[in-house]
Amino acid sequence: MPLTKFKDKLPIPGILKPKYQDKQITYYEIKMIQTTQSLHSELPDTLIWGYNGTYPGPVIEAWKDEKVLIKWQNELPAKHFLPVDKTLHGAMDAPEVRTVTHLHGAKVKPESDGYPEAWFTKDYKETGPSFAHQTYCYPNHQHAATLWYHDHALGITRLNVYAGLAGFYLIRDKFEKVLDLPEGEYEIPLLIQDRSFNSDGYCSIPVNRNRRFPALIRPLLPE
Ligand SMILES: [Cu+2]
Repeated sequence: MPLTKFKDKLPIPGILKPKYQDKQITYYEIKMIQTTQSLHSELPDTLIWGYNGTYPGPVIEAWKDEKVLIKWQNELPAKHFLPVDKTLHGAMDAPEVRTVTHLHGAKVKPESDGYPEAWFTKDYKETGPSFAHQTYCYPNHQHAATLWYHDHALGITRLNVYAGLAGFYLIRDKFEKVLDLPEGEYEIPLLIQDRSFNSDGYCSIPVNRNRRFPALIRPLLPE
């Protein structure tokens, strides 16, 4: 059943306030939480996984050269609400729900990059082979840009991002300011994501349970 287009107001994610800030660092804590959220007024609320319980996650706004530290925390259930394909590399012999956050386009050291094998489970009880730190460091030694952060766990990245683990990270600099671009309420971050829903409001994801040659299909998956 098609949903009515342009019915709801465009949701604009809020800017996250730091937990601590001084002249040297800006520190945030972000929790990954399972909750429900209205994604269209003609649907029942949708089960989501959100950074701080919202989809998209809160916006991180940083200045060039501002040292940002983020403690990424997993408070998700042990069971995924989307179907996990256990034949995929990384999803066999591993806890079902794993997370690790990658800031797409950021210049960071390897231990803060969010490598797919640096995953961790709830309360860091189990961690992947590349896991190094609970708190990541983003030096922001780069130009103004619209970046996004998203989950990157090996074998289930597509499911975790589809569940809602994605958000904006905006870097500002002096050069951007002199361009006199629209700002404040006139600057609208747009996230475009393809989604299907069941009539109960849940996200729908196609599963081929009869595939015979998973090895041939695997390279085509967007991981
Ligand atoms: Cu990315």
